[in-house]
Amino acid sequence: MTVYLVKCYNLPYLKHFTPNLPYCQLGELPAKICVIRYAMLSLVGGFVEMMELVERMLAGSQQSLARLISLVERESPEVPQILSSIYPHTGKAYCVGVTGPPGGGKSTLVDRVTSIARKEGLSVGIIAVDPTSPFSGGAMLGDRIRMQQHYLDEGVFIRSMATRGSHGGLPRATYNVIKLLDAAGFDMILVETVGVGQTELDIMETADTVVVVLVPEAGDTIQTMKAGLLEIADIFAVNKADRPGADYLAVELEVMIHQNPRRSWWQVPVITTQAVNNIGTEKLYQEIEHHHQALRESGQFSLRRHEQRKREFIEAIEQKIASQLWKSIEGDGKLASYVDKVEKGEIDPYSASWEVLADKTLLRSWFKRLDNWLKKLDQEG
Ligand SMILES: Nc1nc2c(ncn2[C@@H]2O[C@H](COP(=O)(O)OP(=O)(O)OP(=O)(O)O)[C@@H](O)[C@H]2O)c(=O)[nH]1
Ligand SMILES: [Mg+2]
Repeated sequence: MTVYLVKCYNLPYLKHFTPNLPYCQLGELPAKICVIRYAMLSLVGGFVEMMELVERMLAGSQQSLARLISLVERESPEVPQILSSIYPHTGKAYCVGVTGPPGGGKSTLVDRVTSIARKEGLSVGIIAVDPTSPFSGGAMLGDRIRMQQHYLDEGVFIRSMATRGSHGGLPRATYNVIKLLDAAGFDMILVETVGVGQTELDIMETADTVVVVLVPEAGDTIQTMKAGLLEIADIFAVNKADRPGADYLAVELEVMIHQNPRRSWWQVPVITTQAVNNIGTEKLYQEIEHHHQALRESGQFSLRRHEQRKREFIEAIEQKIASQLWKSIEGDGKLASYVDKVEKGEIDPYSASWEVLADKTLLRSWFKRLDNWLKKLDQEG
């Protein structure tokens, strides 16, 4: 069994997974270690299966990709290993975020942009995110119907995401799914989200180009979302331009952009589209390409990638420390009594958190447990 493992998988992977076991090359394995390793197999089994999935995904299996996405969505414990093993294969895809109020025609536009990208010879990964409801079967079904023409196309992969993870939440899960699609070799990744709340802002932060889709009736919405919209939009698409008021809205947006210039290297364009009639969609595609070009020429592209890598690194550390800290305080009676009081409404969550953090003995005991964890890591080498 061990020989099989060593033969099929890179040694560094295995070493990473069983750091506290003596390590040897194929053919040097003493029988004793084989026995220990055999005992480890149930643990390693999941890892091996995961590595197999990764390898099949890298070889082009969309089925394996779908399974890995499910693992990432569920925030399964293998996620850090999955991300680490696909990392060398990421960084090539161009990610376009499409956001805006519900029913604005985002999916229809995504469908049109996908058709153009396919004609240009690009493969496309589509993620439709609905952070508002974990049970939005209707919206997902709508997306399916609107993107139906691409479902049989091997060069297009469509995935809907509606579940909010327990720890990092939707933004992190979406970000990791983008990474998977990137590693799977898709040239363009289109991420559709509804609305412009904090979740969407976070998701859109990972996109290279953000298209904000509005409709003529959205006048009031714009007033309330102004700051958020200007913050994230690289391109405005006023869709449903077959309806009255589209030109007026476009002018209003242009004035807004003019009054709040955000970047010297990019003037945010406002284009009118009729997604259902396929009007203005070529122009939208061109603007996405222009923005891509401007990002590269201004040096912003690599700057963004650097920022993203830094964020990923910090987040990975935060996640590890936070999960260890939570583990070490889970069984803490004093904390549990605070949780109980907060749940019953006897104390507000903020005052409770101050009190907990002000209690030095509590903090000290938690950090001590954290320190023990670090020492264990040291021992494992
Ligand atoms: N009149 C008109 N209707 C459009 C246009 N584009 C899309 N629609 C229609 O608007 C409705 C919503 O389109 P979707 O593409 O599902 O919109 P969406 O923004 O993805 O919707 P959610 O994902 O539910 O937020 C559909 O019935 C489309 O056919 C357009 O340019 N003009
Ligand atoms: Mg949609």
